[in-house]
Amino acid sequence: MNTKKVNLSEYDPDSIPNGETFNIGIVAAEWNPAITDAMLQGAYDTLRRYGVKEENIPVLHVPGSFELTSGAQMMFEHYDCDAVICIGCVIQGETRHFDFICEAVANGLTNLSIKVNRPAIFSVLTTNNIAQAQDRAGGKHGNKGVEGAVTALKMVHAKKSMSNG
Ligand code: RBF
Repeated sequence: MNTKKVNLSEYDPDSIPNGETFNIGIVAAEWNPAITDAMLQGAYDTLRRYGVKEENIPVLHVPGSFELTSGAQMMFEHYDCDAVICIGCVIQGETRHFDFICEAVANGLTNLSIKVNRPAIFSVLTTNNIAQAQDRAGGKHGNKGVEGAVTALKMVHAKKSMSNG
């Protein structure tokens, strides 16, 4: 199926689990702050909309996307989070840093999720330019922070249903 034109921020609200017993952290990178702040706000508001209590949404800022993996690990350890949403924006530049950072954070979060057996959600934009990032941080392609929050709610619910809480 071609999903190219599907805007995942337009989710079906009835399909989202209630998160009133969930503890979901957010880690946000400080690079490209206009983008990551909008995604953080989208993620936070979505968690609140689906019942996650304010005191159960710890937020941590890290310098750049490369630090998202270690930031997420701190959140799992310190706050015993059920899931951590990791928000960043990496924009293609003239150096190879883009490839190194994107690959490091994708692999880092995958490995961390497996190690702690809890989801570390990859809400990292990897775009060619700032306009593409704006389109995905509250623009015409939705807000990927909102989608990260929906993913976290669904994954925590899935795990809790398997282990009966
Ligand atoms: N961090 C981001 O989150 N987004 C970027 O677009 C980004 N570009 C970078 C480009 C260069 C050349 C360097 C050196 C770092 C960049 N970083 C970026 C920061 C990176 O994620 C990390 O914070 C630093 O490399 C320190 O570990």
